[in-house]
Formats: sequence, structure tokens, C-alpha cells
Amino acid sequence: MLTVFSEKHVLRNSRTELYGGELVPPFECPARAEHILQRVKEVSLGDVIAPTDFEITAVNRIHDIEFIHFLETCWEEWVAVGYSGEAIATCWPARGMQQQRVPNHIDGKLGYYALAAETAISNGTWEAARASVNVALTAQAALRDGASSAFALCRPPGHHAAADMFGGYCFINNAAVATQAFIDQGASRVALLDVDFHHGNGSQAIFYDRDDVMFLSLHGDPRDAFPHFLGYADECGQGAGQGFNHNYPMGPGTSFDTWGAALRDACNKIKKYAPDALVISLGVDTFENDPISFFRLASDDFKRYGATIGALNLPTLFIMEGGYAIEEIGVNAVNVLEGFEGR
Ligand code: SP5
Ligand code: ZN
Repeated sequence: MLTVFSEKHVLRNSRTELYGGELVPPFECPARAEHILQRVKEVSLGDVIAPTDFEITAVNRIHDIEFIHFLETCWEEWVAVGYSGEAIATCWPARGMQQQRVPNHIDGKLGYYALAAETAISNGTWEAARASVNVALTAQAALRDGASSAFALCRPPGHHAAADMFGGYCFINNAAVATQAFIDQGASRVALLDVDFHHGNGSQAIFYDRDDVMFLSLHGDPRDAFPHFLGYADECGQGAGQGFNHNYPMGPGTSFDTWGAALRDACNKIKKYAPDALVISLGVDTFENDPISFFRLASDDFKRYGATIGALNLPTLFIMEGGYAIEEIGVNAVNVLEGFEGR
């Protein structure tokens, strides 16, 4: 399987994450991508190529122009007002407040566009996010050109990013942009299956009223896990999208038996939908030793479920999302790809 990787991911290297009331070194750090790349090479998964640069128009198919402009200029605006730390939102358009007006001051803009406070914007964040979506689009183009699968080793991740919101370590929704690229190239239906521990709130919101993209997500129950305010089982889509959104929230301590059964159910729905392509939001924070998550998948389980996805026999694009057990992230992510390939 082809892997697409950009060295520019290192430009996303913020110093701070707001966690437990403290500013700590971010869980989403450059070493993650390096460990995955190392494992890709160790098992000789296939060629590794750098991304080509795509026009921003592909991103604008999913994200609001003003939001993208905000991401591009946030850091310089933040520095311009004289702050010395990293850009973190501190106030929001909460219940009862004006939610439609974008303020002028950077503090207001951050609150308007942020869905969480843990994710700090720092110098280079935009450039890395841009490179990450180019990684996704380059891998997508390989499938367009006939490959049966490809691995977009994206960093930063993307599935929490909505049309006009960043957070959860995500800025541009790489999987959504790639999914839309399939549609724009003539696909009638695309399935987007999110196996990251966290609910893919951004992806769900983006495709919620559409029937040409089926979104399915297996994740920690939002009552107990980030992003807390989306990902319930009764969110089924709306309008034309009614019946094309499927959530599988699962509680603390969920084992592979339970998780694997949910995956099989999701795969049955995908099979019936008969999509032209399958996009996988591949997070490996479902691992038993992940520092911020609560599922109990073992390293071998990743290989087993990769095989389940492979049995669908669909053109499949893997997009890297989360996973914070740094030492094991390479083995776990590549196990899915090896299982998919029947190795
Ligand atoms: C892409 C991705 O995986 N993003 C995840 C963002 C999670 N950010 C919030 C983390 C809050 C963790 N609280 C967990 C408490 C564990 N003791
Ligand atoms: Zn996650």
C-alpha cells in the first residue's frame, strides 16, 4: 500500500495543551507521525511519497472561506495584540448569546471558531494543517488513478474540524475533504467510517444532511468522552441525510468483543450502501494503553479489524487521525493496514 507523508507535519509543534487545568505538552505531538512512518518502513508496507500541492479550492468545498482565512491569520493576529503564550480560546457564544456575529478581536474570533480550549494555535500550525490536507488529497488521487488503497499519514488530524470550527487537535477535516474529492470526481456514494476513539463530530456535521456520504462512527460514549456534545446513537441524519448517519457510542472499558461487533454491524451497513469508495478515519486511540481514552483494544486486535475492513473489498483510503500511546502508535496503525492487506 502506498503511504503519503509530509515532513511539514513538524510545523505543528505547539508547546501547550490545556489539560486538567494545567498547560501541558500536547498529546498530539510530532513524534506520533515519526513513529508511524518508521513502522511503515520497518514492515515494507510500500512506497512512501511526499504530497503534491493542491489548490485551496478543494478545501473550500468543505470549509467556510472566512474560517480558512482565520486559520491562516490567527497566529499573526494573536502576536499583534501582544500576547506571549499560544492562541487559546477563553470565551464562547454560549447558550443565550449572539452566535452569528464574528467579533473583531482575536479573543472573540477564537471563541467563535474554536469548539474546545485544549487546542492551542501556534506558529506553523496553518502550514502544517495545509500540508496535512495535501497528504490526504494526494492519497485520494492515487485511488482516483486506480490504486485499490492508500494510506494518508496525516498530521495534524482532522475529524473534529467542522465547516467553521477547529479543536480536538484538528484544523482542516482531511477525511471530509478527501471524501468530497471522490464525489467531485463522479462517485455516487462514499462511506466514511470513523474508528478513532473520539466521535468524529466535524465529519458528522459536515455530511449530516446528505445521502451521498454515509458517516459511521465507533467511539467513546459522549456522556463520558470528548467531544461530549455530539455522537449519541439517536443522531441519524436529517433531511435527505436521514438514515445515513450511524453512531456507535460505547462506555468505559469496552473490549474488542463489543467493539468488533459494532464494527461488523457498521460494515454490514456499508455493504448494503454499496459505496464507490470507503474512507477510514483511522485513529488508534482505542488502544488499551492510550493515555486519554478508555477502550481496551490490544495491538493484535488492530490487525484483526483491519481484515474485517479489507473483507468489504472496496477502494479504501485510510486517513490518520488520533492515537497517543506514542511507543505503540506505529505498530497499532500499521497493524490495521497489514490486516487490511491480509498480511
Ligand atoms: C484527533 C483526536 O483524537 N482528538 C482528541 C482530542 C481530545 N481532546 C480532549 C482530551 C480530554 C481528555 N480527557 C481525558 C481524561 C482522561 N483521564
Ligand atoms: Zn481521537
